[in-house]
Amino acid sequence: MGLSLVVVFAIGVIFMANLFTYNQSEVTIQELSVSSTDEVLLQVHDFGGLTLQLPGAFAQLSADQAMALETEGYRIVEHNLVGLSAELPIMGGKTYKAMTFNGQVPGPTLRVTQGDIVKMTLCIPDDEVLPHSIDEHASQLSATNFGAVDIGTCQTYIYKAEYAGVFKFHCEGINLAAMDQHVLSGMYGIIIVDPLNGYRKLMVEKTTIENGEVKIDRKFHSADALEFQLHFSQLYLDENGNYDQQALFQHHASQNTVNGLALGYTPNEDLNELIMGDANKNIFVLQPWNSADLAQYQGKLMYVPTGQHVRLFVENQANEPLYFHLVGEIFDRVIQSNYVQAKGQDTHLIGGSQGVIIDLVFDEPGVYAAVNHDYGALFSGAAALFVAGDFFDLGISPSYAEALGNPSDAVPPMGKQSIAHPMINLHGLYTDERAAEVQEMIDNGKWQTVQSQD
Ligand SMILES: [Cu+2]
Repeated sequence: MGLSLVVVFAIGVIFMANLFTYNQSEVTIQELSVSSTDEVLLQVHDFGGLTLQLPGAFAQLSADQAMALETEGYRIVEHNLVGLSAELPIMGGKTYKAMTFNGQVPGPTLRVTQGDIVKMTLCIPDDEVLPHSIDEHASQLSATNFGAVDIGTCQTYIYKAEYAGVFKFHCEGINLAAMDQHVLSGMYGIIIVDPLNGYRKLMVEKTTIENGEVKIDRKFHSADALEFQLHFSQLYLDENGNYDQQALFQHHASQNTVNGLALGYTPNEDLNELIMGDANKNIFVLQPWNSADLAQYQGKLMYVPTGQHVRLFVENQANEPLYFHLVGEIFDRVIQSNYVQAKGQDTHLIGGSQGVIIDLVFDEPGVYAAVNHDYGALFSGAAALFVAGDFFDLGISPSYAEALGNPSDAVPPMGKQSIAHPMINLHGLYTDERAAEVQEMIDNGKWQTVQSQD
């Protein structure tokens, strides 16, 4: 008994000593951080030579300040958005009460370069039924800027895009009220901020055999890439297509979407005809947007050549985790801003309102599904198909993109290191008015460059 008491006492002393040490060090850190920032920096420097970057929050710029910065050599880029309610189709032949920027879901992508001054204007037309607002995550504005813009008025915000990466923008509802409804009904989009010094070239590691020995074979691809944007989101609807907040609170999504459409990147009847020789013979198990009569909503595939650097801008616009996976491929690199987060990864977890850039090279001809590997999400719409190379033996080389084109809503505006898509088709959750505008831009060859590039 004496022995065990000694043991307990000894443990008690160690425990007390730990507590004491913990308290001491805590006090020490507080003292340093309050009284002597220089000393802390010195200690951090001595500790491991870390370079601290201390970003100043960027307050909204006035028009005068923006003009002065332009004179100094900064570029000003406009992002003009219009808040519009609309009735738009959902998988299954029904419609839902959508809220949109510019009559499209997702809203128009803005692409700028690090250090550009963004002049963002949100207008609410006289005949719109609700006020809307805007929060651009590429900015570092005080939240007091995100108040509702009234019907029949416009509001402009100006900020400098200081960080490279993919950033969400979204409606903040009416002074935060019903923000969930506005965003999940379609008022979301992305801003791509390209790094000032460019993306890095892509290293892909494979194995090879040399003199009977297995060796690492490194291949370097130029930073120039064929690019796609994929916005994953969810719809929470009642049977009449109205927003259902209770469904959101219970995490019961009605459908999952990629770029606004559930299973929108699946084959259609034209492809049935081309590949199967019969418009009614489906190639894929799920083809909910089959008919050409569905116009801009008809299913389309995304086409890539093999052996080419492909860059995906992936944003989780929704309320559930996105387990981003490309069935049959491994991501060669995952980056945020211009910093590597992962290499050789099969599935990357993307939290709500988070975006990443995925670099990969499709090695083999085939069909590859970009999915949310949450099975509930996948089977309710979170799947989009890529076709690499001449998988269907049509004799089209190097890519079907030249003959069949890629869907307009999956193609972001061009950046300095973008490889141009050879052909683009009208496709997306657009109102008819917006679809006509997009078609005109495609016809005039402006789709890849006109969107807010200058
Ligand atoms: Cu809104």
